[in-house]
Amino acid sequence: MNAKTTTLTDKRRDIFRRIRSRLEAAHKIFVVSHLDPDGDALGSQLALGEYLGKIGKEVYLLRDSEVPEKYAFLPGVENIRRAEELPEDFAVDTAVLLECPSLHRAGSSAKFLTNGVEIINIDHHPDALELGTINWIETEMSSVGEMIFEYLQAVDQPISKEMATALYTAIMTDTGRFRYPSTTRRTMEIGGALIEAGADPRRICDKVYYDMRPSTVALMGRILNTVEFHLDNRVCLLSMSSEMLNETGAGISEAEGVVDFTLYGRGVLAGAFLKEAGESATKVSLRSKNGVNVGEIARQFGGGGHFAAAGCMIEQPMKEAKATLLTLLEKAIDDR
Ligand SMILES: [Mn+2]
Repeated sequence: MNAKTTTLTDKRRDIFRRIRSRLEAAHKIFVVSHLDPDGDALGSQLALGEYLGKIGKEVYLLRDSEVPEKYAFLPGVENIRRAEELPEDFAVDTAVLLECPSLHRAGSSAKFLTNGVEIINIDHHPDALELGTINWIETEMSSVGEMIFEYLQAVDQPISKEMATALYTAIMTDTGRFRYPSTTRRTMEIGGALIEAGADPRRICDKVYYDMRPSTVALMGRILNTVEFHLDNRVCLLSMSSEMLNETGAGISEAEGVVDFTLYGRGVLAGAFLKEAGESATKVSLRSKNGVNVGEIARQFGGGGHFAAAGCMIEQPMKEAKATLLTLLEKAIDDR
């Protein structure tokens, strides 16, 4: 099986033709992804940006948020500029939006989407809106990174080592290291093609997941120490007090991802990570598997998220919030 075998459906062929003719006609383009960018947002933006530069376009890669430290290794990431640094009269003829389900998610770059700007909107999320002049939305794709690869291949663009690194990062992170159900045979073929083009899977994985600050590891140690199992080991809770941050010198963002540990235990169906937020509020991240709806629990407190991954703020101190959650989780497990 050759990775060259792109699945070019008629629909995709048509959209590629439209994207290609728009990009070829463009002179000045900006590419933006969503606020609080993840690996897919940054990797896709960089790879597409490099391609647009190579075909002779004046291209601007824009952002609002800081680039997370773990993505600082991405080649060219320093060239993604803050939209707010651009002059008020900054204008382009074409803009590419990468996985921005609403214009709000594109941040302050949205102000440059004035009348007459052609918008190419590329997304793989079910809640994607048709915001663009051209909308390429494929919800069964693992990542925008995978979509960009398919496009580059369809237009016969050779993949440089830098593009390969960016796209591999995009796909690896959005598939949870090639683990989520969106990971198909084609996803793996593309991963292989990217390795062939120079992506280093060990280095990329280590940079993203295993290059933590000592303070992060120390904080994880404290948090894991709080582990509680309830309801016949079907619920796992972790918690973090404000003192833990002081004691380890870690910032609050260093607890990101810790909630995943709640599902590592055998037999666990739902997990919650509770963070003390002042005297009388608790921030909660929820995870579940096997049909337990934690999104519904989060919504009861004005939070949001998906069926199996959600978050909310409970206006109760940690201890009470725990009891409240256990009642709701028991019901969610019974209802599944
Ligand atoms: Mn994505």
